[in-house]
Amino acid sequence: MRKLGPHSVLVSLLAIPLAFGCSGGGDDSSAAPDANQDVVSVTCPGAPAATFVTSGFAYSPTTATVSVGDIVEFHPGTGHDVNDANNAFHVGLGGDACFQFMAADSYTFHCSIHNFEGTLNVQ
Ligand SMILES: [Cu+2]
Repeated sequence: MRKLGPHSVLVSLLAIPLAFGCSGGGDDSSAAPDANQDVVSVTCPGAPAATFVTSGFAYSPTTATVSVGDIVEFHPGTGHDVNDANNAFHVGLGGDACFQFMAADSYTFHCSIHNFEGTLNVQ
């Protein structure tokens, strides 16, 4: 875990509603408050709107498009992780987490180990 900066108190308050459901790796101290409201960590449902896994050295699918309010699962597999470019969400190495996307946006994320990228479009 990273050392918490001056915004850590605010981030912690915003993160309280995210404490339920499967943990996606905790709150990033550098995450913007908006991102925490737009992306909510939730328990994985039986049928997420989209599921990203890793196949070879790429996310599969590479790009997915879902609707506002949809839940997306990220299951990067052993040796890979998921890091949103703006720290809106994060899944640790080998993790499996679900997030509900509450605002229309385009999210680019990457594996910190191998740098391959994926894109999630929320519309
Ligand atoms: Cu990787």
